[in-house]
Amino acid sequence: MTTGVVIIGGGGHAKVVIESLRAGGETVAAIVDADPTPRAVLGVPVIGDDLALADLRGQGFSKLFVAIGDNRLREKLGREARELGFTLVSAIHPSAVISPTARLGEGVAVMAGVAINADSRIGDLAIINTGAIVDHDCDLGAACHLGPAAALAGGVTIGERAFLGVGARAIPGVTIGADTVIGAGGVVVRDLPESVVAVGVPARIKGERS
Ligand code: JB2
Repeated sequence: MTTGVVIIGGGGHAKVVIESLRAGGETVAAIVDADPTPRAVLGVPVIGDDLALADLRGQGFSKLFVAIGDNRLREKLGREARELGFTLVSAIHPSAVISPTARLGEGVAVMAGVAINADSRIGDLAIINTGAIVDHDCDLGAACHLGPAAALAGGVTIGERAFLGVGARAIPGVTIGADTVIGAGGVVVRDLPESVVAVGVPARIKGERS
């Protein structure tokens, strides 16, 4: 069967993605993982490592999802999968409430209980994790990750590959730079530059990312 989705990565994120895809009516065909030991993840066979992708494409598989939590690695693997001719599908849990005016890129994960409001944009390969909230007019860069129960007020901008930990929040209109990390529960009340780690309430910069 060549209609199912191929998944890159067979860890914890893949489990949530597989169940979201299935809940949305998709079939998940196979996993490739850096550890190619034959096994199954939620009943989906691990059939090899990334070298198996070209074969899968040759067999006619075209839909792929990159289920890797690491933002930079997910972005790289998504680029390589596209170069092999795969289409990046999104995994959107049917319990998510997404505004008809929101725009989602390709390869996006939108987990159970998420809300995405009017005129927000979600970049390719972003993760909007379980129960996260994206209010109106937000702009989220490619391969960023909102952790479970993170919440953005209206008009927030999130740079590429930025990560907000579980329960982190941002007040209206702030900008969080690319590759910046907000620790769990942190509250962002002013703009933050690229590539810093900020924690606390209000979130303060603790250092640069290496
Ligand atoms: O280059 C790779 C590669 N590097 C690591 N290619 C492929 N195909 N697979 C790769 N992996 C595999 O990703 C590892 O061998 C491992 O099986 C999987 C990562 O699993 P792990 O459970 O460590 O992380 P995750 O990315 O699935 O989940 C993280 O991010 C989620 C968003 C965790 O932090 C989760 O708790 C979080 N919810």
